[in-house]
Amino acid sequence: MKKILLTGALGQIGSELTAKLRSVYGSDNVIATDIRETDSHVVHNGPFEKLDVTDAEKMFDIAKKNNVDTIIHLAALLSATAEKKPLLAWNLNMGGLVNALETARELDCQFFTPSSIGAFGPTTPKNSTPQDTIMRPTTMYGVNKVSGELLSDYYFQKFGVDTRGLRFPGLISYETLPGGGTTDYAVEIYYEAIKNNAYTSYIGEGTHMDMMYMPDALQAIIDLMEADPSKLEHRNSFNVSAMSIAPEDAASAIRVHQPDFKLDYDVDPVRQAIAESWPDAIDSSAAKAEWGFKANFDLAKMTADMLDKLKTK
Ligand code: AKB
Repeated sequence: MKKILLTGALGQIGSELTAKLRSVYGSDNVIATDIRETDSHVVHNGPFEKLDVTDAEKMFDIAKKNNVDTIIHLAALLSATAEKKPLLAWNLNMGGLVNALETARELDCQFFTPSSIGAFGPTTPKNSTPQDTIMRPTTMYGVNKVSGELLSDYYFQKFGVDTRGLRFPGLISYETLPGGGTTDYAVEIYYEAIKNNAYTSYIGEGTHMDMMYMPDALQAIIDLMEADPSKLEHRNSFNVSAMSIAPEDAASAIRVHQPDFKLDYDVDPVRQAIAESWPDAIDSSAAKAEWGFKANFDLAKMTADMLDKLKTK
């Protein structure tokens, strides 16, 4: 049985991943940490510690005290916030990652951290973006993600740390809102559909980005962490995507359930520029071939589930 330390456990991925890992590996075997402490199931339903990931000593102490053998490092600033505060992003995203990798090295832990479609840049092929391709991102977030992928590979090659990662697309979920990302519109549009039957998108018409529903993202993390290492030609990080959509595609899918749903646009130039520097549609074939990646939710199925869950919420 794994004993897992999670950072950023109150964030969009962390809050759902903590619950899923506790159901798979047992509540006592998942130690959730976050810089904040809120009134959440993450805090109440299993071990929880407050942790600022730039505090290397505290991270190491929590990991050692709990005898963890796996670290899932999620704490990071997302693309739009990182663009507003680039130095903070460098210090938090890279400082936190180095501390987490060092803890994994010293305690011989398996290690996961997410990369992103943000690791690609304007000179990357836009469609069927290959697993191995040009990576010259023009955002601080992208610089952090490429550096993180390289650093994770380095820790595997140099120190034998079992590092693994996924290049996540925009993740769509109903439990915890994302914050400060470029793809956040694809979550907001569902909340606004339920509240107002209308949405004003900060991403322009025709701007395609990869997306995935949270249950598929959580399963992908578990499947990759459980994958046979001898089958992994790549490690940091695998392209994974379930769909490539523009705002009008999400609106059309919502109109199947709410025919009068209204979409208009008030484009934010900063987030639009970030979106345009990313691929339209990445190719997930390496993840499929090396560890059996599969997404169960397409746009129609995800939309039906999102609207249903948000109505109940
Ligand atoms: C963001 O938009 O910053 C994230 C991502 C794609 O990494 N959702």
